[in-house]
Amino acid sequence: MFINRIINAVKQYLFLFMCCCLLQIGVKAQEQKLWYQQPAKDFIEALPIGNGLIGAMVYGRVGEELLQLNESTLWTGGPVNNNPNPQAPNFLADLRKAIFANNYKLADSLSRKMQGVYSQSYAPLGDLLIKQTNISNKFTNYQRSLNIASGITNTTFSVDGVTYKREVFASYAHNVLFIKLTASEKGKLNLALQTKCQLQYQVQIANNELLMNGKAPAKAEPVYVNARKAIVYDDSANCAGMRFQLRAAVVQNDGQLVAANQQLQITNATEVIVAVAMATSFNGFDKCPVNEGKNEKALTQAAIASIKGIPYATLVQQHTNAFGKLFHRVKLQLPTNSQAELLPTDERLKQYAKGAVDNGLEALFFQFGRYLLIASSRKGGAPANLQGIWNKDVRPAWSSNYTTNINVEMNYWPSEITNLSETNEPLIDLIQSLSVTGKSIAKNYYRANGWVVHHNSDIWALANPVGNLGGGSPNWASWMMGGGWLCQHVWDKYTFSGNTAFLKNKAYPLMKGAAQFYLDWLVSDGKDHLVTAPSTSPENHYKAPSGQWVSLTYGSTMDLSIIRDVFTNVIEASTILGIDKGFRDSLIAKKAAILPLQIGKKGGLQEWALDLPEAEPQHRHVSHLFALHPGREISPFSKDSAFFYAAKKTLEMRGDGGTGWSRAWKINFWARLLEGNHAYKLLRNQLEFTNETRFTDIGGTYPNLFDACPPFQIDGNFGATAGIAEMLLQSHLQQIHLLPALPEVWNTGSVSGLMARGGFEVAIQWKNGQLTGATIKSKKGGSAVVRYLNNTCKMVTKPGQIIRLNHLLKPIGNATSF
Ligand code: FUC
Repeated sequence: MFINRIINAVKQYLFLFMCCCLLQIGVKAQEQKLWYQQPAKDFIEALPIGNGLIGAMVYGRVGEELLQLNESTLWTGGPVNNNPNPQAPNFLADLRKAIFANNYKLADSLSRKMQGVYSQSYAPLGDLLIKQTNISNKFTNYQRSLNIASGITNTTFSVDGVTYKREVFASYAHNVLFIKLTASEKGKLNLALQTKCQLQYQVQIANNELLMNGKAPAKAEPVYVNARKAIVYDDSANCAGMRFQLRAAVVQNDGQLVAANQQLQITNATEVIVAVAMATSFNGFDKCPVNEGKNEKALTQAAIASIKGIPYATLVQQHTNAFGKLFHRVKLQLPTNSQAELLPTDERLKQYAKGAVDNGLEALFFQFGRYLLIASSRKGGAPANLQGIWNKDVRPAWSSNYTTNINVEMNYWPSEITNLSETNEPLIDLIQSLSVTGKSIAKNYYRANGWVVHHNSDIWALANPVGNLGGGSPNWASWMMGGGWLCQHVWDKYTFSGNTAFLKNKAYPLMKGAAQFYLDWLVSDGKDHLVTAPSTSPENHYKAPSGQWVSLTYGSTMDLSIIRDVFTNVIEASTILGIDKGFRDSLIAKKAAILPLQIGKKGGLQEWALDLPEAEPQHRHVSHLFALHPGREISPFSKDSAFFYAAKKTLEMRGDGGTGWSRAWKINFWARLLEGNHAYKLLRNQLEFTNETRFTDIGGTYPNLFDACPPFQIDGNFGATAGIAEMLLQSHLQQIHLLPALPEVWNTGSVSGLMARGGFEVAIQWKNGQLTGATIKSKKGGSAVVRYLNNTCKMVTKPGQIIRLNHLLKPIGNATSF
């Protein structure tokens, strides 16, 4: 009896133990998963997959599955004309005079005379439809999900006792998108594959493959421009309007295939695998996509040919290994709420908006940003645009272009700190192209040296001020800081890696070119300082004494902060490389003469050279805090820490709302202000559930966890991911700062794989709000100062050395080199 009781007790214990383990495993798996119990009604519910070059929004519909497809190089237009307004230089001197004379009206009209053409648009490639019209819409056991650790979507449902499954992923190795469909009963798969497109296109069947050949418009005006002909095609041999092709091939099928009537029809199958390749004739920013274009047909053919003979299981394995290699570098463990983790993602987000404590959702959102970057930006493709690579509209919001006055930079904030350096290579390539087009614009517009980029660009590396010769508002068009800001990414690719060959051959020439432009661009303010003129603080206005809303002025704080940042980085780079002493000395002298940061009468950092009242005190841009983030001029540890407190005051006055990206920026600002609880408040604001897709200034997060500007804009996803990383680790002030802004709610946790400048990979653990230990792996050797609260220690490392520190920053084990 007694023995039986003991056996039963042990059995019960083992059962409970196993349940706990299973629950644990379930919870762990769900942390990396977005999942839903119904098909997507629209784009903001669909799930994104991508390999950086091609991608799709997967809707998970039952009778008619929809995949909205994209190819990252499919843009309207062609190579730019770098002298779109030859009259432009004639107005600069008068414009400057008007600005210094406070003649607002004249300044506005002269500035408009200096505008060029608008950027082109990122275009949608088309839809792939999988029609399973024979199955009724009375489905049960429905679930669709996206596993962000593997980049695979799954859709499962049952109809009339048969379970249907679909799996979709985009492989980087082969540049092919795969769709696997299965039925639980033999021969139950009956489907037709069709394509649709909003551009000029033709569908054709050849060798049992479905081909869609198309042409992009020669021009697509931004959606906010009321043009008579907003979309223009050019059928001549001119260089605008690239070609593209989609090729869909059934690579495995145990039923019958009939390829005819512009569709692939399959009957009586149990398992079907479809491979989709997409390519364009884009061949570089300066190559005519019509006459000098790539052979898009050969490209799709080669992609499909590259998978011949490879078993599907191997293709999946190759994909998950390659994706996981990047994704698994960083792990974030925060306190979990096991109840919340049992909810579908949309429900979970709604509960969160009602105040649920769900740190697991925050960790998921952090990793989702990393997922999106891997899926939308890889070598060989274009950089992630305003929508990453996922766009369904021919005239998308803001042309889905590269907006340089915050958005494209924000896209890449997580790339170094969250250990995804490979993902920023397309951005570095675009900056290289911009240094070419921007050099012509600097010369043709301003008779200046170096290179310049204004606030919009595109795949053609457009660098001119946009506005269609007068139609644009100077509050965004008149901004010459794009090149300078982008150079920060080139510099940081060096600072995080310590790769001096990259610094010498790539980064330094680019940064020097941007600095050369600003050396020529700075003018005297008529008193003791150098300023910029014309100048704006994107995209804010100040109230002139007459009450008028004015954007143009001289010496906005952002302009001067960016220029100081460029000069500082070039000075440091030339010192490291031991070159260009004369040039460095001229930068040192000019930098000292630039109008410094100023504190206004309300106690915040001044936004403009004069202490002018903002027309919108809670404007979404917080440009005058560039020196706090992403810059490094403002520090709590320097003798100028008054600016640190002024920055805090500015942020309090700006408020905690704004568009999605504005909230994301504020997470980063509060992290840099070392205020974890306030940064966390902004993260909660970022994760505010919304399904608003009209243009407003109230951001949030959609059911598919995409950021809502609104409408959808991916920068907020990336900015929030970077912000969470900045709450846990900062390294911009020449020290590795552990847990600089840990909020109270993240009481206990750990993070590993984050990167600090100097080539250090950092893992941190904490308990009850206190550091318990850290492990720092030095990739290239060298010294660093590590900080936790007010405690610092210095370490000197050898390449590959791993240093373990305890809660007092004392080394554990045999690290002796302190
Ligand atoms: C800037 C912002 C807008 C939007 C657009 C793409 O102009 O002010 O909110 O994000 O970029």
